[in-house]
Amino acid sequence: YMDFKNKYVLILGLARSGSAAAIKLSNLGAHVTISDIKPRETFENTDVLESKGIKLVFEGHPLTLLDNCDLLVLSPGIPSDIEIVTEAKKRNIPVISELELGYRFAASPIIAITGTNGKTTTTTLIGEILKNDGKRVAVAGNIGTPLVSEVEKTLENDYLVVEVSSFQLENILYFKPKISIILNITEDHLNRHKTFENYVNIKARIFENQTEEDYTILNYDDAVVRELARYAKSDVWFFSRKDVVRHGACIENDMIVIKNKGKTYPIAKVDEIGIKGSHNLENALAAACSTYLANSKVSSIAKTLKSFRGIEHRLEFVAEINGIKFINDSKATNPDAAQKAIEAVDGPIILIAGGYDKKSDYTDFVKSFDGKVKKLILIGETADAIENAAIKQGFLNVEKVNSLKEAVMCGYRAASCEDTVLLSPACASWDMFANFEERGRLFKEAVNSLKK
Ligand code: UMA
Repeated sequence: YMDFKNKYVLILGLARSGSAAAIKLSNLGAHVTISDIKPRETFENTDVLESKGIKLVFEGHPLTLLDNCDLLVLSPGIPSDIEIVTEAKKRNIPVISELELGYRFAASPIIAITGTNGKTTTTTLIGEILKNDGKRVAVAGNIGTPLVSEVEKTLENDYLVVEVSSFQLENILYFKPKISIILNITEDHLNRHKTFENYVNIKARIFENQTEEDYTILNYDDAVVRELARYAKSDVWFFSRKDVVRHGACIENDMIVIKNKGKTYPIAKVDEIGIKGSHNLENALAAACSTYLANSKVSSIAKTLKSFRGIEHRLEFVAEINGIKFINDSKATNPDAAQKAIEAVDGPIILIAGGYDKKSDYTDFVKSFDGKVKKLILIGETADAIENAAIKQGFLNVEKVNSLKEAVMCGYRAASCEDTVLLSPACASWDMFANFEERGRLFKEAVNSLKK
């Protein structure tokens, strides 16, 4: 389970997760090989890895790598149905995700957060509350830093706050958080998980190893998530912004409250919360509930909910130029996230969208424009698909451009005073950018260059 000395481990994917897993395992005396489909020139850290005796194999995953292999570790970006993975399973070689590997070294309790949207905001907020409550915390996972490279930073009485994605949960074995949270589930990643049902089942794996001493926090307002309570063996708590719950976090008289054993603990007024919009209220409720269960003081929860202003690339205000506001929501990598952004931003909106094709359906996304979006500017692989969905709904003010910079120029030209130019792509960034962070940074650069 944890003895890796002299074991032969194959890791797929040589990016953040793969490199971190390799270093960890090699330090423990394992014989490590990393295989990546990209060529050697793509990578900058090959020297460091090879100096540690880690073998690197580029431009494919030859099946011979499985000969004598004791364990296969997958980076999140590796689909579970590629040939080498199915072959490993056939040969009864254990296949685990980097998340599972990291979990095995965790000394402190884990608060794990999943959901289609809001994960990063909630994860960050929980980390901040715990810190303001005087606890030592490490924040890791899908948020950007692999768990396996952060686990050593906390001890028994601290907390590991981990954002987990469906890609990481897909190959867990014993992963067992003390507190698990499912924020919401809407369609995403269907190119990889095939059906919505499959995607939901993978998300629910976050609590599959939990027992009655552990907590599961579910969104009562999301019917799909609420129903999952039936399958949890843990102590289930709910959060809701619409109903009063028995155990959990909800709203009473415009106040966020915690309900426990018939008692009500007031936290903070809804309009005092630093992050805005109904989706953020859900994130705040989930954060309040989980930190309450992690024994944080109500005063620390309240103070942080009031001061926390959100994260980069998520509804981030960039600039106001000649009365036109620019907002960076590059983190909206699926239609639902972009819909929430449209809801949260004051209109009229000039929307920049489009990107990597995950085979999402854009009908509801376009319907959510609802008179608020006055022009749609499209970039990337999905430009045609989104344009078609828009035209079908009778939304005709659409323009396709070739670059993000051009999109910003085009948005600026089309905007009048008091309009907002919003980048909320509804798609991942991988067709044109390294990641959503790069897309967001380039957007901000393009906006700021308009000032000159
Ligand atoms: N690769 C192969 N074979 C394949 C496919 C890919 O070798 O068949 C290689 C690629 O060439 C590349 C490497 O695998 O070199 C990429 O691995 P990766 O995508 O897992 O990259 P990491 O840097 O390890 O990032 C991962 C997460 N990425 C994904 O889930 C796609 C990061 O989440 C996470 O922050 C990081 O681990 C640390 O835990 C990003 C993400 O986009 C933010 N997540 C998705 C989302 O939020 O929607 C799930």
